[in-house]
Amino acid sequence: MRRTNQNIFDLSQNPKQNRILAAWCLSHANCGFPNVNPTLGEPWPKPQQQVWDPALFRVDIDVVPFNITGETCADLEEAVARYTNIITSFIAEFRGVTASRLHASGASHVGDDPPFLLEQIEVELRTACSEDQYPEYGMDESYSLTVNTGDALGRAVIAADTIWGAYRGLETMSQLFYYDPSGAVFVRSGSIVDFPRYSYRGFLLDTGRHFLSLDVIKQNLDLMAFHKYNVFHWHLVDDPSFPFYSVRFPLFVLGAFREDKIYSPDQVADVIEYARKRGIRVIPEMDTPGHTRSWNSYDILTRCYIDGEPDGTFGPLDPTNSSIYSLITDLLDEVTQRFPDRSVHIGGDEVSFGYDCWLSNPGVQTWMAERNYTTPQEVEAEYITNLLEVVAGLPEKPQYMVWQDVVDQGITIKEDAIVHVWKEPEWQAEMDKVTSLGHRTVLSSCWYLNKISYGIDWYKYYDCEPESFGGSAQQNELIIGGEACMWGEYVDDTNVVARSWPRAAAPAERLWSAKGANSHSEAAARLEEQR
Ligand code: CP6
Repeated sequence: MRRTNQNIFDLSQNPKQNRILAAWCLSHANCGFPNVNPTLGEPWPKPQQQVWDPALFRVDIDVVPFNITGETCADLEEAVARYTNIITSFIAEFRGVTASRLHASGASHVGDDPPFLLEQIEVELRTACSEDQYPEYGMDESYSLTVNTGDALGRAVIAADTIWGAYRGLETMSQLFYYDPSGAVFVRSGSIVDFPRYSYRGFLLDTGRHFLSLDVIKQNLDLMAFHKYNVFHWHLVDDPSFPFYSVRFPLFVLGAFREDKIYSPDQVADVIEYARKRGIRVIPEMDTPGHTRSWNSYDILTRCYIDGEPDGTFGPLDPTNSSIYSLITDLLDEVTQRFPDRSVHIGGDEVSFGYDCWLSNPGVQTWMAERNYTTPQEVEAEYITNLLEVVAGLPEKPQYMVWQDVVDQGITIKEDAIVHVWKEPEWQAEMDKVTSLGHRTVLSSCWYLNKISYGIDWYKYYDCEPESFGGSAQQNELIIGGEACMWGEYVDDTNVVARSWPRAAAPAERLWSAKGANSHSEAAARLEEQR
């Protein structure tokens, strides 16, 4: 008897299998809710093209038979070793667990083993790779994957032009392995051709609100790779803390929560390297002139006044202090040298929260009067305009990203600047505006992992369609992708991963898979397996 998804989990068909499922559920907190049974060996995010063959393969419990047949380098060998480990632990865990559960439940083996043994998984990289390669916007992440569709039995081939595509193909290959309730591990056969819909598929972690350990950041990078995310947007510092150790400005870490809650240069380099080996870019953010409360070690913030006296609190960067420009120049110079990515995020969001402070300060009042400024918007515009000049003059010639507020203020930015749309609920009008102005854009408004509610709240992430604002084809081309954000006000090491996943799987599929893969009810069973 051939096993298919239906006859394994259709409870109405076979009461004996009912017991098997119940036994299986013991280890799955989410089992039975939202009332779908997991698929078996369906990749997430859904590949662009896939054709399944009904034949299944057995795998030898001790051997994951990878074989590099094309170009190779240490990074590829490491990735193959990593996936060997992932697959081997999967097989070992479920062989043991299901066998003992089955024994306890009195169920017997269902059906026969498939006749074919998966004998070889070839990894065929078609162009040279090296440790000097760094992932970039527009990189080729395409791959093809066939499991025994050709002549020889028991052979899988992952083929890619670049190491980035090879990484994505290895990930998909690992997801074709599944176990069924009989306690056997199988691999599906078929043929996949795959590539991303969007080149920018980001995930934001905020280490300014709570410190996150390197272990947790790396665990999140692993999870990102499992879902084919390719940008880690590192919101390094914010009002509450400054954990980024700057070599040029070592006093900034006086703004860290504690002296051991700091990312040393080596640790930052370690994160970048860990991400690079998974085809993930790291884009650092230095958010100014707001969200800078922790930056005051260099005495650069505006003193807020009440009744003609400083009240002891601080607002945004002080626009009357001309040293802020040399400071930000040197800081961004260091950051763009230490982070190899071409892009740097320079923030610019929510300055309005500090407008009262600017207006309360007599020095700022005089400075504004000298320039005939009457509104804080003009102060912000002058700062950002000067900042953009600073960035344009940096030796690394970075390509910059800004939060949408900068455009909303009517500030002129470079045409190749990327505008990060984050506000709700009017994001569609904003996407229309930003792309009409000719800027590339990244969407986050739909994908706040920090916002939680009772019940199934991944549908709304899944259903969000970046093109739904109804722009022209030319406007749609300027949408380079999206970013799931986990702002850090209410998460730390203890809960950030559990709160981010599996919900972050939803935007991952929206950003990778074809536009037509848009039914959350179809996706539910696959998400259950991915979880
Ligand atoms: N921190 C910073 C935040 C947010 C932003 N900037 C933010 C707040 C609320 C929501 C989404 C984001 N926590 N520095 C805005 C980009 Cl819903």
